[in-house]
Amino acid sequence: MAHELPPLTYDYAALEPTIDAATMRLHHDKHHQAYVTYLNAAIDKHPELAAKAAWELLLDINALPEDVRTPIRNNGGGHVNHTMFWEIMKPNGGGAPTGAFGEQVAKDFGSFDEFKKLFNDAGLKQFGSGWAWVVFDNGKLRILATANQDSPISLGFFPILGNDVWEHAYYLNYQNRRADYLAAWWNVINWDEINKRFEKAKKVKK
Ligand code: MN3
Repeated sequence: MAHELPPLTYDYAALEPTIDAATMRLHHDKHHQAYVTYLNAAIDKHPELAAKAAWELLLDINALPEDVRTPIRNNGGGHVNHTMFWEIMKPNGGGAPTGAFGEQVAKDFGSFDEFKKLFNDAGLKQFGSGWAWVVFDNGKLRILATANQDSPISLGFFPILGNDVWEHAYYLNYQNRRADYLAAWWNVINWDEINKRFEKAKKVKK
């Protein structure tokens, strides 16, 4: 079955003022849709890949047929990354991290402020397009950044959370002020969903 754009579970305007409706509409309906469209185009050339979930395609990029390796890395990554992105945000989100994830943040970083500072810094320093991520590495939370749509899944990690620092994610509202976008983004974070992802991340061996 072809890959499909997952519908947003909240209104385009629901994350305002942190993320404006015009950005959400473009980002979800145009950018994410394009990743899905081009992923399906790549799969059409290799029907043997059709049964795999998008995230499974990212587990071993080098094992993919050469002619679709880069398209799947970029568009499969784009599809999986954005599917997570919509889910880890919600209207009236934010606040301090809750549950087991909140405890792990305190344990590994001392405070939520320090964790945010290091994460925002990773996003700010990512040159050009990419993502800042939190993964679980050897029993500890770890912050990293990737270029383009490269997924932590290809590095052996299940991404607990990630923020999109491509200009399309913030430029309409924040223009060149990526740091302001990174700082504001925590106001729409969905800690319940992140706790669910944290449980999954713990089950990945690494
Ligand atoms: Mn994006």
